[in-house]
Amino acid sequence: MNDLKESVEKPVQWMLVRRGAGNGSGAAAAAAGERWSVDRVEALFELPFNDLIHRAQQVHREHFDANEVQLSTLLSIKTGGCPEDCAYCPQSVHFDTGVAAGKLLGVDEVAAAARAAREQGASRFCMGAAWREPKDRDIEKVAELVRAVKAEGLEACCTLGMLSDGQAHALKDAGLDYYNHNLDTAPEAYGRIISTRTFDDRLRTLERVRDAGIGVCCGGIVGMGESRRERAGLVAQVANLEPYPESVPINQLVRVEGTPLADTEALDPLEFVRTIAVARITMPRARVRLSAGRREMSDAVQALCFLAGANSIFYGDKLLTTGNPDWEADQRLLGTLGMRTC
Ligand code: SAM
Ligand code: DTB
Ligand code: SF4
Repeated sequence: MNDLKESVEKPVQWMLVRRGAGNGSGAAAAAAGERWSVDRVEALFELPFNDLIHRAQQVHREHFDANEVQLSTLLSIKTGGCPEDCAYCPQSVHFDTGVAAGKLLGVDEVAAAARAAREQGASRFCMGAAWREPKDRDIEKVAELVRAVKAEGLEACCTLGMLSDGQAHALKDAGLDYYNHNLDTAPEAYGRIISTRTFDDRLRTLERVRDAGIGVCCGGIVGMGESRRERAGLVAQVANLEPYPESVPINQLVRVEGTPLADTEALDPLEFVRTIAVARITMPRARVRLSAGRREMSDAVQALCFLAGANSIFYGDKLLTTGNPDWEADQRLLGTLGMRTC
């Protein structure tokens, strides 16, 4: 138990060290670039299941109301035809998945979807675009969409691919609250999944988002055939962002016919729960979002995810192009668990 206590508390000390408040040995660790080493994160994964969940629930209760879940609704504002080759993604132009490419949606359509989401109880509206990177003229249009979402009284989030400094600032000026940009998988696994950009490209956009004063939403996907160590590597990378993200989506791969990962072996549901718990322990104050893949999970597995510290979901019958449980099913599940929404 002492080791675990140290695991949870150490990052805070190291964060101070990295900001110049520590001693020499801490500075050496900081220079090595690790607050959560992959070994330490992997050691959390290796704990007996009950100990891991207990620890995650303790950390969760120190920082959040354990019976509250935040609801985010997604809308694909520009679907398909993406030039990137992310092996998991149904929207890549490289794979034949039957997803038709569309144009950027207009303000009225987006405002109506945001209103409907708010009426169903969502507090955040997340707009996704199948771009490698937006053009400046796209940003002008998305800024209008952000203003429309804000006018509906919702938090606004976008995920549009890589951003320049100027684009991040323009989105901030429009009132954008969060930007989602996932690291997706461990650095050493990245090349197996995507060849058209690098892990460092992702880190650079995250830095620009942070510097522009926008909240960071960053997580990844598990169940892509990665090893446990690679899952630990992904969590370590996200947890070592400085500061760690406000929102951390943990996606289970949605296996879409036509993508190279369509036939990947399903991840053991308890390993998914472990990933949530490890994200909670390593990022105590983050909203850990139980994200894609819920339609394939039983109520019992989702309940375990909440017990492990997940406190946010995507809410609404569609993610971007694939299905999600419908509003009624989620209201029923959250009601059964006695959870309040925010
Ligand atoms: N094009 C932008 C980008 O990739 O940053 C934004 C949209 S992209 C669809 C947003 C995220 O959706 C990806 O980073 C990935 O984590 C997630 N995603 C895409 N396809 C998925 C799938 N089949 N299963 C789980 N998550 C997926
Ligand atoms: C995130 O981490 N997951 C969401 C959101 N951020 C943009 C997207 C999941 C997409 C699942 C596949 C699809 O529906 O196209
Ligand atoms: Fe394009 Fe984003 Fe899909 Fe990759 S994940 S193919 S960048 S839409």
